Amino acid sequence: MPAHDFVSPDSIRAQFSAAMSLMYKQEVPLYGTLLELVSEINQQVMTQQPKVAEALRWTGEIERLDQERHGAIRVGTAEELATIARLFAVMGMEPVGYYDLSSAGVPVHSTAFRAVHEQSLHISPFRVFTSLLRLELIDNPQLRELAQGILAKRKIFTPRVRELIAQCERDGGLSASDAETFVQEALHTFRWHQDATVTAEQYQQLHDQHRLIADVVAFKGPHINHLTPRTLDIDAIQVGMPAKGIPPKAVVEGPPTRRHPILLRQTSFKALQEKVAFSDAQGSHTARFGEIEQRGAALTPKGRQLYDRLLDATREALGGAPAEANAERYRALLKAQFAEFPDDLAQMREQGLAYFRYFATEKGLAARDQQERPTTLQGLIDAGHVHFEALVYEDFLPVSAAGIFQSNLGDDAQTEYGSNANRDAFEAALQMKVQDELALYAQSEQRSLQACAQALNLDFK
Ligand code: OOG
Ligand code: NI
Repeated sequence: MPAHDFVSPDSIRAQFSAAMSLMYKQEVPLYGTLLELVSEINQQVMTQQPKVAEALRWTGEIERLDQERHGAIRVGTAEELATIARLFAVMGMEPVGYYDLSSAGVPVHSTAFRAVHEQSLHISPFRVFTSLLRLELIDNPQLRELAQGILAKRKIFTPRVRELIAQCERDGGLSASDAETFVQEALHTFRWHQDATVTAEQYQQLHDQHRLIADVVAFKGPHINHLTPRTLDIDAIQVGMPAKGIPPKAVVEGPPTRRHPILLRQTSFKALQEKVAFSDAQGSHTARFGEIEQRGAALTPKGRQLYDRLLDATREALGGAPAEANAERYRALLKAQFAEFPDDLAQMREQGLAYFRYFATEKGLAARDQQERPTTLQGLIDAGHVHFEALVYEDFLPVSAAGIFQSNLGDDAQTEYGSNANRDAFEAALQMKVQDELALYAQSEQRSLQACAQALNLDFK
């Protein structure tokens, strides 16, 4: 088939994201309620805060906001991880970043599969936080063997999706009708299965070791465990959730409330118990939950160091992890610590704390042929020839992710694994390297500067 008859990976990803959202709405009705709340709040923000709406119009995020989602899955073996990477590649999603969760008591390490170019992100920012279970961190050899044996037997991909992945790799793309089949077949991997692969007693053994181990090992596939819409005001969501019958977790993860949001703020609600058919008895399992996120500026290494330092200082002052009992104090401490982080885009730019996108303004374009005009970036900004907005953060935060994991595993599930980051082992399982998110932001910023210079017929960078 000639290449021009292939559907673009971006379009397959957009289709898949929509299909996944539909499926999850049917599986977890509370997710539908959450989408309504997010849509109401986003509308409110757009009308009541015209500056926010204007910034989103500059960056084009206004067009992707309604369909923006991230999901999360946990796989059990290297083979599953490597194949999921090939499946995501069909949709233009590449592994970005390495997250070690073992230091937070969760026996997994993870990456985020997502599009990497701003034009692709604009079409569909759909991303999936993907974790690999680390059986090597389990100290009970019998249980480890039991888990390995069960995982070795399961097949999480349909034969047809495997064929289509191979076909796409061989031919360089998929036709429209193959892409449609691919989306439907790929969905099966992420579906909830009520039938467990183990007996009630085996489930209990796995569960007693760590709830997450039971969640990965006892089921036929890596069910999507949450799907997260993006809000423009997470504080309003946190306050509005109970009235909709959705109990939020104690604290919002990430940075505090700011005029100019940075990185990522997240809150979630606990999953309901779901009925499970073990091979010998009926039972239940809490697997799936809901989460909401608010995205802000991507930070440079310098900005990120400042963020990490202020967050560490907050936790140290709190004397532990934030929970129901100390939530109020945590919020106050977080706010006080982050007073040091400038809440002003110009300052953030001048101090090199965040990445930005640059745009030629009408004024700048009108002055294109004038002899006398500023030629440095700063001069052009001061003269109103160039406008800038923060580049949005497309990734995740390890401390926040651990908080999300913990709030859904129950506070009783504090296990110690020490710090066991092992990026090499993760990449060996994945059969490729994960990309460096900071390099991606820097490239995106650079492209926007170049486009801006070209539009103004200048050479400032
Ligand atoms: C993933 C938790 C991490 C996030 O938004 O930080 C995550 C999981 O529970 O599998 O999704
Ligand atoms: Ni999440």
